[in-house]
Amino acid sequence: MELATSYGVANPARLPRTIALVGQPNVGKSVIMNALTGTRAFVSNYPGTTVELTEGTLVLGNKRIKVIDTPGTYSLHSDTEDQRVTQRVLLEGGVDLIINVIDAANLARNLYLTLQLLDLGIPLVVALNQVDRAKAAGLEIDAKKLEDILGVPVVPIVATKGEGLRELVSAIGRGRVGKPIRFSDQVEEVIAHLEREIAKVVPEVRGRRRSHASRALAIHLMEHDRVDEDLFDLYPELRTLVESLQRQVGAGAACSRCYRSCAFCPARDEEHPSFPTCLERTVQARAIASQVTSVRASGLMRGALRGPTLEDLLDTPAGGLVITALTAYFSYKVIVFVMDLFERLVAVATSPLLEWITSLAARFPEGSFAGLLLTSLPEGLVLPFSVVFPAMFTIYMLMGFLEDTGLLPRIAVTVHRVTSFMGLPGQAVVPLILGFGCRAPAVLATRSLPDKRSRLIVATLLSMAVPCAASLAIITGVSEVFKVNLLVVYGVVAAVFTGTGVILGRLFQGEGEFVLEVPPLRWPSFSNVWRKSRVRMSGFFLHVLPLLMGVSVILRYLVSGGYLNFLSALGPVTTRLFGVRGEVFAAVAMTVVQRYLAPMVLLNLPLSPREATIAVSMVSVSMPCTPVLALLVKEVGWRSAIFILLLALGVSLGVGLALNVVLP
Ligand SMILES: Nc1nc2c(ncn2[C@@H]2O[C@H](COP(=O)(O)OP(=O)(O)OP(=O)(O)O)[C@@H](O)[C@H]2O)c(=O)[nH]1
Ligand SMILES: [Mg+2]
Repeated sequence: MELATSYGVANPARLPRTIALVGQPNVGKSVIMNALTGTRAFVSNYPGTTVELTEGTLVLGNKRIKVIDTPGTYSLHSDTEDQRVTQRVLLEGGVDLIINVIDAANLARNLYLTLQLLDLGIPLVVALNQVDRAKAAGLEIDAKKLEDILGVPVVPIVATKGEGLRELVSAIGRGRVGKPIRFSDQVEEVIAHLEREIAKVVPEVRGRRRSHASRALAIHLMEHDRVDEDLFDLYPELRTLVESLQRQVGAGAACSRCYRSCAFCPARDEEHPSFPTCLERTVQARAIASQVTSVRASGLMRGALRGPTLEDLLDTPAGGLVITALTAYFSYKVIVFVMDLFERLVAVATSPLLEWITSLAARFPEGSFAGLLLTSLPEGLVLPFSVVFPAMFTIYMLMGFLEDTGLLPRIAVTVHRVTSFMGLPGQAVVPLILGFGCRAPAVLATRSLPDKRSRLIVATLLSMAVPCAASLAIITGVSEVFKVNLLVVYGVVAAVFTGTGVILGRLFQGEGEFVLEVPPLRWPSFSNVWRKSRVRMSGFFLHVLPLLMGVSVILRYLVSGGYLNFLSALGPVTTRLFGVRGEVFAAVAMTVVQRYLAPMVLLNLPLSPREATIAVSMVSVSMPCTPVLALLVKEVGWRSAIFILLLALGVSLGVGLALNVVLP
């Protein structure tokens, strides 16, 4: 925040009102966002960290500028929901300046998007970020030359160290529209023709929805992106014209030299026939990159002499397997160690308090509300602090570490070898791993998946078969009380996960293309990992703790008052079918509110180890909690949300039936 307010400004009159930070994934937009505006956008070392727009305010002198951090996008033609968000922001108007953040160590690929942005006719400033990494690789980039070629200010920066940020801010007032590239004559002719037609057909090119230059619109239509479908629906004559022009200039030509192999190109499948602009833009981006880049021989020599780097070793199938196995082993060891430590510490720290509370409770008549409150409070306090807090915190710290080092996508690549038989794309593993923290942001992270089908499958798996950190902790804690066979519980979760994935994969057939950009390995910044864990842990104090305590008191009240007795009437049926008493259904039903509250219901029942094993297993794969359900409605639609809800309930009952038959 201090940094944000201390920027000086030369010419306030020229300042934009709204700036969008735009760039390819994982280039450092969110680091810049946080530095400029003091927001707390999440920063991680994998593509697709930001999936929603984040807004902040940059204060320059006495002017307040709205800054929007956008999800990373490889091009203005987007396959995924998160990238489409960025596209909409730029195409629907309202942005006065784009700060295009590019990765200096990956210039050619990043300039592809820059060249597209130049077409939009919106003033641009280029932030040439990660110059430190480029230097380390022996690459020297001539920012002045790049500035001359693009016709917009180019500012070299190292965002993580704050280097060049002041220069970037002072360049904001110098943002310019720049020089769009010229395509080959044949293509230019087609674009000009289409521009004229658009002017005739579309009443107001500069209207509310399409405020960008008509040239950009013409190129967009020729490259035929999905967002233009609505325009084609509105003006069918445009579709006919575009299709005939595409045929005329050889659309659908083999694009193998382009970005197809990287699958970032809009022209990568039948649905999106390629248009020469994509190819020509790629060629020009590469040409510009090589014009402005010089390679230091010493850097090259160093690279040659050094032999294979750690990245080279890790990014092999065997390396990936080793990393995944080691991560799983150490994560388990660390979690067990921290939970053990906390259990002992909390027991020592709270035992005098608990004794005092118990003696106080004894003074009230049996069954009185005050006495009840006093006996249930410790229960509501001890479990969260001795089990849930350490487990959640350790999982979040470990997750932060995996996110920041770049190990997360590497594990995803390895795990994908196993999950690919569900027909899921490589990116699917990232939200699934995030789900072990909290499932709500993980459902949001499915926006980076390329199609509705994989989003639905991953959202279903997240809702049913991925226990969040809080549930994981409580399930383990409660299981200890009842001597539950955890092997059975986690076996059930794994079986439901795999079974559901495979069946849904077969049911919703589709091509699970494996595209996942693996970022460079980086040293994690402890402060960033700590900050993210702290933000994530705020959920513990705001939601988990109050809910657990509240429910602990309410349940005690309901049980002691005999209000749940009606459930025991179900006993004969449930015992026969599932081997559990009727009240266990209250626990299963509770999962729709919050998964981690369900085991609290069980704590109030006198369960045998067998009964508890079945009950905990049923709860572990039951329904998505209310926050996840609300997100599901928003992200995959209410029909799919209800489908997931019913499926989860069915699976939970099925698990009860099966275990009742199988368990001795
Ligand atoms: N070495 C180095 N690393 C950087 C620099 N800027 C950002 N990073 C790292 O790059 C990674 C990605 O940073 P983010 O700010 O999350 O990237 P983003 O562009 O917002 O990524 P998405 O939200 O996925 O589009 C993080 O690990 C940062 O620490 C830099 O100048 N130098
Ligand atoms: Mg980001």
